[in-house]
Amino acid sequence: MPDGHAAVTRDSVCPLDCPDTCSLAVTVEDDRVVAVRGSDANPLTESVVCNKVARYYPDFVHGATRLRHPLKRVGARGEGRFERISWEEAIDRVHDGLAAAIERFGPESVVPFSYAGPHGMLAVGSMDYRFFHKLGASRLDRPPMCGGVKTEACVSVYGNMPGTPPEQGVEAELIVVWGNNVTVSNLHFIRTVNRAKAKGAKLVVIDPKRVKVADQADMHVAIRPGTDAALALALAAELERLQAIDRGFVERWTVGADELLAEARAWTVERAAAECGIPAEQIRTLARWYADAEPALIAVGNGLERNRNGGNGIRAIVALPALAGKWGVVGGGAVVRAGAAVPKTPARLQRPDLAPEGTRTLNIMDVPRLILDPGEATPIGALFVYNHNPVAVHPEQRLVREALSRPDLFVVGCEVQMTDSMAYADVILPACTHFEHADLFPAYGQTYLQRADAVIPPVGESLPNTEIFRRLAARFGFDEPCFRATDSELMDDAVDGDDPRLGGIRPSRLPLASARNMTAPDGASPIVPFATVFPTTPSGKAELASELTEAKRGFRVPVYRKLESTWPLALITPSSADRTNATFGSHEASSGMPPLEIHPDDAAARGIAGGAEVRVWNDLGETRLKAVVTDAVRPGVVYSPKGTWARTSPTGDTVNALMVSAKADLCEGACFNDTRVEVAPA
Ligand SMILES: Nc1nc2c(c(=O)[nH]1)N[C@H]1C(S)=C(S)[C@@H](COP(=O)(O)OP(=O)(O)OC[C@H]3O[C@@H](n4cnc5c(=O)[nH]c(N)nc54)[C@H](O)[C@@H]3O)O[C@H]1N2
Ligand SMILES: Nc1nc2c(c(=O)[nH]1)N[C@H]1C(S)=C(S)[C@@H](COP(=O)(O)OP(=O)(O)OC[C@H]3O[C@@H](n4cnc5c(=O)[nH]c(N)nc54)[C@H](O)[C@@H]3O)O[C@H]1N2
Ligand code: SF4
Ligand SMILES: [Mo]
Repeated sequence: MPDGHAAVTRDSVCPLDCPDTCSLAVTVEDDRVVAVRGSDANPLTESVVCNKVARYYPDFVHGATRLRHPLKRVGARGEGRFERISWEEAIDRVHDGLAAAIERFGPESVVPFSYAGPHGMLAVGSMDYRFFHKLGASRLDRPPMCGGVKTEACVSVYGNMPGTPPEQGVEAELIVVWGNNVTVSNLHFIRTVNRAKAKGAKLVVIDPKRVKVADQADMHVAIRPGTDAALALALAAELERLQAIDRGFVERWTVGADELLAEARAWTVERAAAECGIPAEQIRTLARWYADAEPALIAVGNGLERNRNGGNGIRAIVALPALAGKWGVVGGGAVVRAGAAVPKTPARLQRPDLAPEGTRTLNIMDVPRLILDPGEATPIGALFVYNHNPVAVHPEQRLVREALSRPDLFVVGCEVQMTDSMAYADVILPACTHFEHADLFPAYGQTYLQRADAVIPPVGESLPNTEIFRRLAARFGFDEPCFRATDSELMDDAVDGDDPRLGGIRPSRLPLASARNMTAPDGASPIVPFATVFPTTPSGKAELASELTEAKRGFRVPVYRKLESTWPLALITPSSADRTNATFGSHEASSGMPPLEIHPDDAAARGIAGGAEVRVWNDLGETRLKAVVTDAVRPGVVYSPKGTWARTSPTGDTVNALMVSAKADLCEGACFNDTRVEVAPA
C-alpha cells in the first residue's frame, strides 16, 4: 500500500454468524482496521450495523487475544501456556499428530471439529473439507448445532423453499415475530417491522421473554419455552372454527391438511393455554387477527428450535400460512429460510467424492462424548478444532473439557483468537480474519450474495483458512489439482455461475460493494410467486402430513410432548447484544459477571435481591450470575445470554455447563433451551 499512514475506507462484508450479513465500510490506517461502519452496498442493511461490530471488531483483529503466530502447548491442557514455533514446525507437528492417529486407529479417528464462526464460503467448507475428505477423516454433521431443526422442519413441509424475502414484510398487515429476538439477533428486520407498523400493521411477539420488540407489540404472548407446537396446533384448530381455512388453497397446494387438523382439534384453546401458560383469550385473538389480516406474515427465529419439541413446533407454525392461504401475496407467508435462495454447489466446492466410500458421519453434538467413550466405534485419536469454540458453546461443558483433556488425544486448534477452547490445543495455527482475505458471502436471513476483498494484510503470521489447508494438503502429499485451487477458483466452485440471476458474472468477479439479489431478476421487486418456488417435496405440495418425517422420525403430523423435570426453573440462553455466540467474549464488555433475569415471584421465593450474586445449578454443573429481578421473564423462566467465557465465572462453569445433551425431535438437534435449574443466593 503506497501510503500506509493515510486513512482509507475500504468495502467489506460482515462474516459473523448472523442472518443480516451487513455490507461494511472499513477505515484502514497504517494497515490496521481502525473503524468499522455500515455501507449501503447491501440495500437490506442500509448502512446500519450492530454496536458490537462497530465497537469491538478493531480490537478483535488487533487486540491482545489475537493469535499472531503458530504455537505449541508447553503447559497442561487448558492452562494456556504456549510457545511460538515456525509455520514449518507447526505443519510438521500437525502432520505427525494426525498421521499417528491414523496409524493407530485408521483415518476416521481424525475428526474435524468445526462449526461456522466465519460465514464466508471459503473460510468454512471449501479447502478444509477437500482436505478432510481426502484424508478419509470422519465427516461431521453440523446442522444439529444450530438451524438444522428449523431446516428439517421447513423442508419436511415445503422442500427447499426460501420462504418470503424479509423486506416484503413492509407490506404485511400483521407480523408475528415468533421466537426471534429481532432487535438483537436480526437487527434489520426491526426496520421492516417499524415500516409496516407505520402503515398500520399489527405486531405480535411470541417469546417467553419480553424482548425489546415486544414492547412495541400489540400483543406479547409470553409462552412457556418448548410449547410452541401446542400453541400452533390450537391456532390451526381455531382457524378451522372461524372458517378461516382456505379450502381452495388447501386443495390445490397441500396434502395432509385433514390429518393435521384432526391432531389440532385435540388442542382446544383452553388446553393449549394451560400448557403454554398463556391466557386463552390471547390464542383466540391471535387466530382472529391472523384470519383477518391480508397479507399476514410470520417471522420464525431459531430460538424456538432449541428444545425437544422444536421441530414439531416449527412444522406446526409453518403449516399455518398454508392452511389459511397466506402464501402467494407480497408480504404474506413466512420469513423462514431466505438464504436458501442462493444456488450453492457444495459438491463442486467441497468434493465429498474424495472421501472413501462409507466414511462415517458424526453428529457434532456427540463428539465430546465419543472422545471419552467410543463404545464399539473407531476411537477418536485426533481432533481438529477450527471455526468453533466448543468449550464455550456446547452443552455439558464439563464433559467437553474432560474430552479435550484426554491425554492421548491429539488436539489441533486453528483460530483467530486465544479462546477457552484453544487452551486445550497441542498446536495452534493462527487464522486470518475475513478482513485479511477475500471471500464470498451468502446469507441465511436474506437473499443477497456479496463478495469482499481483503482490506488489510494478514496480521502477524496468520493465514487464511484456505491457505492453511492448502499447506496441510501439500504436506500430506495430496497432489490433485483441486488442492492447488486459488481462492478465486474456489469462489467459482462455490456458486453456480450459470445462474441467470448472476447476470453472466462469475462469482469471483462479482463487483465489490454491491449485493446481488438472488430472489428475482436484477432490479425487479423481489416477489416470490408461490407456484414457481413451491414445494420441492415428493408430492410437489406442502406436506402438512409427511411420510418422510414419519419414516425418519416416527410422526406424520406435528405433535407435542410434555417435558418433565424435577428442577423448578427453565433456563433460556438466547443471543446477547455484546457477542455473536462466543465471539467478542474476550472483549471487556463481556468481562463482568453475566446477568440472570428472574421474575420477582421466583426471586422472592428464594430470597434473591436484584444485583445479588446467585448460584445457578443442576446435576451437571454450577455457575454464578448476577440477579436482575424483572417481570420481563415469565414466572418459572430465567434468562441469561449465550456465549460467555469461563473467566466470567468463579466456578469456571458457564451456563453451558448446565445444559443437557438431549436431542430435539428433528435433526437430532441441540436442546439448549431445555435446561432446567435451581437458583439461590451465592
Ligand atoms: N447456551 C447456549 N449455547 C449455544 C446456543 C444457545 O442458544 N445457548 N446457540 C448455539 C448456536 S445458535 C451456535 S450457531 C453455536 C455457535 O458456536 P461457534 O460457531 O463455535 O461460535 P462462534 O463464536 O460464532 O465462532 C467460533 C469461533 O470461530 C472463530 N473464527 C472466526 N473466523 C475464523 C476464521 O476465519 N478462521 C478460523 N479458524 N476461526 C475463525 C472465532 O474467533 C470464534 O472463536 O453456539 C451454540 N451455543
Ligand atoms: N447479537 C447477536 N446476534 C446473533 C447471535 C448472537 O449471539 N448475538 N447469534 C446468531 C446465531 S448463531 C443465531 S442461530 C441467531 C439466533 O437468533 P434468534 O433466532 O433470535 O434465536 P435466539 O437468540 O436463540 O432466540 C430468539 C428468541 O427466542 C426466544 N425463545 C427461546 N425459547 C423459546 C421457545 O421455546 N419458544 C419461543 N416462542 N421463543 C423462545 C428467546 O427468548 C429469544 O428472545 O442469531 C444470530 N445473531
Ligand atoms: S453481526 Fe449481524 S448486524 Fe452486526 S454487523 Fe454483522 S451482520 Fe450486521
Ligand atoms: Mo446459530
